[in-house]
Amino acid sequence: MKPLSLILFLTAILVFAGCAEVKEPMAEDTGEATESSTGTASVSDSETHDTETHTNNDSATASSTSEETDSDSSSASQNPTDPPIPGNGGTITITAVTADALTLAWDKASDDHTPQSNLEYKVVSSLSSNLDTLEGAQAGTPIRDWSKNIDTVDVSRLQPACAYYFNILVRDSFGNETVYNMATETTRRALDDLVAFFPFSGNSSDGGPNSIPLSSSTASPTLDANRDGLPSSSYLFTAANQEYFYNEDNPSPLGLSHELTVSVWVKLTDPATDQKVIGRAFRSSFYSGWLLGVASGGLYPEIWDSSGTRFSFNTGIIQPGEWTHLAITWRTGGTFRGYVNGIMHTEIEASLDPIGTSLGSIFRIGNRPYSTPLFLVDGNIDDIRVYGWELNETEIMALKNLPAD
Ligand SMILES: [Ca+2]
Repeated sequence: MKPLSLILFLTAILVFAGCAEVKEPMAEDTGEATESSTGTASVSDSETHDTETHTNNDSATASSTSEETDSDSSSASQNPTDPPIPGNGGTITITAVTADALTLAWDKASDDHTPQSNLEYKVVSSLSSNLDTLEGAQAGTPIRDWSKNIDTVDVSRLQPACAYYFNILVRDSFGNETVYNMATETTRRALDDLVAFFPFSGNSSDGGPNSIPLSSSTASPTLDANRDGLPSSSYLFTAANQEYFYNEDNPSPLGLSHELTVSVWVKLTDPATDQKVIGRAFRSSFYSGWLLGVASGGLYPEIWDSSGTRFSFNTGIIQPGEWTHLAITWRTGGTFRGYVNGIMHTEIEASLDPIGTSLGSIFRIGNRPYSTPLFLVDGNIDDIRVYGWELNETEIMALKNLPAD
């Protein structure tokens, strides 16, 4: 029990250490300053009742219903105690989620005395699921201070791959507060959270965290200008010379089985020819692995699952002699998608089985990975990124729009 508890404890610390609260409040004023200036605004429901019993006498509570109509005036003696009613049952929707930002939206609240345009909202966040009560939300990290008549806020400065909790406090002109329904969202992983990155900036080194070494064929691909015209910043592969890069040591970081994204730039002499751009695969009695290729003037990826079943499509249009961005994403039990120039062209069901990761798999760039040289690339390859997670359409477009390396 003790070692397990310790492991769980350490794991909790590690997970927590990776995530941080929103770095600074988004509004100019801090929540504390505003709350102290308005005095009663930060007290809880029960405390509000107590306060009124002291400041007003019992008749204030008794007469509150009969005097609803004229209490819109700021007469201090009225002090209605009902908080506003959150709109749409208190639902908060979260959209436009990226690695460091997202958008919160909600329906405005209504109130028996305060006009809707005068209701104020405060947005709070937390790294824990502790904002579902008024008291809990009041203790949350303020990310938008009390603001009148708002129903959306853009939240930024978040950490990637972290679960955040949010809630909205709403208050009327008399300081009565309530909360919406706590909502949670996990930010996306960062685009530099990758398995391998071959920028081909002067050499074939892997700039990713695994530093996967590449060897070159006898006739090596040659450095060439990239899509911005920068010299020695992509590689030119000449098919007739059988030029390619490889790692035949079963590079395990590239043995991605559950989720995969591959992104690459190509400039091909003849995209109608069957060419294998990049892949890690193996062939014995059956195929296994993944492969991003080009054929018939379009993207032609192939993925073989752990039982050898092949998943493939031929999609999009690749022009000869034009730099073109190609990408594929796979999620086991989800979808297998193909993108050309940042646009998703095809989506098919992925296997329920993981991608095959047979021992002996070979990783190659510019040549088919599973056997002797064939289907070699004739043209340029650049800025290869391999991820162990499934990027979405927004993220693939962001990759396509990244500056050239
Ligand atoms: Ca490059």
